[in-house]
Amino acid sequence: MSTPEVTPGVRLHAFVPLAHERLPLEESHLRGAAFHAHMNRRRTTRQFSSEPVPRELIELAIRTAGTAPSGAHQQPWTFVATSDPVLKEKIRAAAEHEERDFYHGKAPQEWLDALLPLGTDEHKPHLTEAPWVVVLFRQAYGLDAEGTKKTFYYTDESCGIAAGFFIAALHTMGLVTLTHTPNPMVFLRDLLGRPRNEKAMIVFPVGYPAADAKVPDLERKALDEIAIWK
Ligand code: IYR
Repeated sequence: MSTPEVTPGVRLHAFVPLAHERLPLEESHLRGAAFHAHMNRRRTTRQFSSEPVPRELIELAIRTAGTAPSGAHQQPWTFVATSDPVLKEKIRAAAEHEERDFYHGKAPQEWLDALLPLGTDEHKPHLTEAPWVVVLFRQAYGLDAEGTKKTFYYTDESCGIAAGFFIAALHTMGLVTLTHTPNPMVFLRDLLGRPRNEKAMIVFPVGYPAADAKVPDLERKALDEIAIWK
């Protein structure tokens, strides 16, 4: 029998019993339905109150994001959070600069047409009005203290899942956010002093909604439009 080659220093994890709570079917149904109803009330919000949000709530959302599964458990995410008005102003100015080019020249008409119903434009007041701005950086590869690169796997998928957990945690705490993707967003790495292996992926202004916040009257696809059973 041949043994697979093992690189020196690479070790198996210790394996421990799974902590799992087996639920009665009825309880599963109740919890699933309640969670769906809760998540179905989540709305992406563009108008924020400037009411402060304690840092502990942001910490909880980031901790929750950090429970996401990731390729080879490499956890290829960095969340940079700021409530500093000066830094938020710099992020806003840089984002609006990029967005002006996007909305007035760079974006193809088809893209502008897709955004028109939502009423988005190059003005990004949420970046200074929301008490927190959290930027999710995707670690495209690992980089140790000596500058040695390490391949990371499925970083887009891993960070996408972590972003979902983050958004769900915020919603559970009664906070709102907007998945904002300035285009391009390399400026964030310089502004926030992140290393070259990290690519900004999503900017999340986080806070309470403005008292007069409005959201588009959107419909979500029905189950039979999003699920196929074979
Ligand atoms: N990055 C731009 C454009 C934009 C693109 C998509 I796709 C959206 O769903 C919303 C906006 C912006 O942030 O305005």
